[in-house]
Amino acid sequence: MEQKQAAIFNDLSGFGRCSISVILPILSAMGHQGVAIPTAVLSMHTEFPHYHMIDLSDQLPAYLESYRKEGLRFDALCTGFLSNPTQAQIARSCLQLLKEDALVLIDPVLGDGGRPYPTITKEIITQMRSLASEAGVLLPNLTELCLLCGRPYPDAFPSRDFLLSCCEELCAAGTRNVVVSGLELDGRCCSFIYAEGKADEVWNEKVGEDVFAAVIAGSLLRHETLHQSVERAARFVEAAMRKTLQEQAPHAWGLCFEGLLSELMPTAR
Ligand code: PXL
Repeated sequence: MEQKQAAIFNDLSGFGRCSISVILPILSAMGHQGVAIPTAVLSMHTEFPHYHMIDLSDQLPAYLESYRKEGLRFDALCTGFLSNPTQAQIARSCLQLLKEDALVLIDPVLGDGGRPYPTITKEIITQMRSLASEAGVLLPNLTELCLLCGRPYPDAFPSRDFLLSCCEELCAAGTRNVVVSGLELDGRCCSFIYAEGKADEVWNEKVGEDVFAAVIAGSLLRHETLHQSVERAARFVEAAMRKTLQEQAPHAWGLCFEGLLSELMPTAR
């Protein structure tokens, strides 16, 4: 199998299973090389009350310059959490490190449950909106979709027309494809896929966003279709959710995916 190199522009959180700590092992299991570009180092993610965060914005230009000098070219850029609004422009500069036709997967990490995460400011939302226009695949949850499109968070399951109009608005600004994840209805979970102007859905039991995004990236890099990639990610998240329930691990600790990585390996297909 042809091995791909994916740059991961995201935070490194020690505890709580998110971002680079999740995406790197999943991409490795799927046969790709993940190249970490840490936007911030945190003791744990920001949903824990006592997290400690070291913002790396000032370091990133020199970090990326060393890649440029080395002549590195990546097959994908996967972006996630921005600890500072200036990081959107820095993420944009990573596009120059990509091969032609590379995958640009943007997880606009902004919030959940109708509310922004504690470190997310209006300025980060504005900057994320502009970065989103570069996405080949944009992966918002419903909260992030509403924040990006400036819409109120719906009280009930969003209508197809609401989802379509948000996706159309994002695509009119430049985004190519959108997967809205984690739309919950009657204990089940829908991913709404808007690709090439057409809508499609994949249902599963529950979504775990960073794991979901990582499996989609790994599958797309194996040249699977967006629908196949979302389907694979949904099934993997379901398995990881079952394991997490067995372990009785608290929600904030993230999905217990480690023991399941062999299911993603190329030989397991
Ligand atoms: O999983 C999303 C995420 C990523 N990175 C950091 C976070 C969060 C969500 O809280 O705090 C640092």
